[in-house]
Amino acid sequence: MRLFIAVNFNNEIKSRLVQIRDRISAQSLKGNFSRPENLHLTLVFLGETPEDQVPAVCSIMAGAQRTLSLRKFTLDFAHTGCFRRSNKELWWIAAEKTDPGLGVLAELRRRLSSGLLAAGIVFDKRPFNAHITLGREIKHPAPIILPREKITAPINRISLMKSEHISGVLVYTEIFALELKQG
Ligand code: 2AM
Repeated sequence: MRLFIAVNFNNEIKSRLVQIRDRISAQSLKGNFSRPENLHLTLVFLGETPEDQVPAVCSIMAGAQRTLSLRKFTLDFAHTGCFRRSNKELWWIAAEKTDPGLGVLAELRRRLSSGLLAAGIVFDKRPFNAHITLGREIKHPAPIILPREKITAPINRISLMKSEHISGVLVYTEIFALELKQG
């Protein structure tokens, strides 16, 4: 199964993200825009993972939460941008570099990485880039202009997600979650 560990967002945050997504879409000729329910931030991408490794991944997540005494926190998003892939673009909104919440997330990612490495579980080791993908394969005729606004997202849980195509639609399903306690 194709797995990733992610931060999901509540409906209020998702609708604010959708407003930004729609502004990009309105200025584009074409693009594959993220469905509201799919908006997330990937913490660790595991990719194709044998099903019998899922319990180990869950216990590594729980161990990381315990070691860090991880509590509810917030993440600020304000910085939009894109990655160019051939002649198309993937647009994202990223966590602010100076946000203390990003430090919490980066520390969690380090803990998860070392647990996964020790257990011999394969994952994507490229440097962490805390972003939410708003749309892929975007082409636009003129520079995209977006208002700068800050979105402060409450982070109450960390989720293990399964990714699959169902009848041609990309569907993410939470299969395990760490509930974070009040800070
Ligand atoms: P992206 O949004 O920048 O494409 C589910 O596919 C999630 O895992 C997406 O958030 C995706 O990031 C992320 N991801 C990270 N590394 C990936 C990889 N090597 N292949 C596919 N998705 C990856």
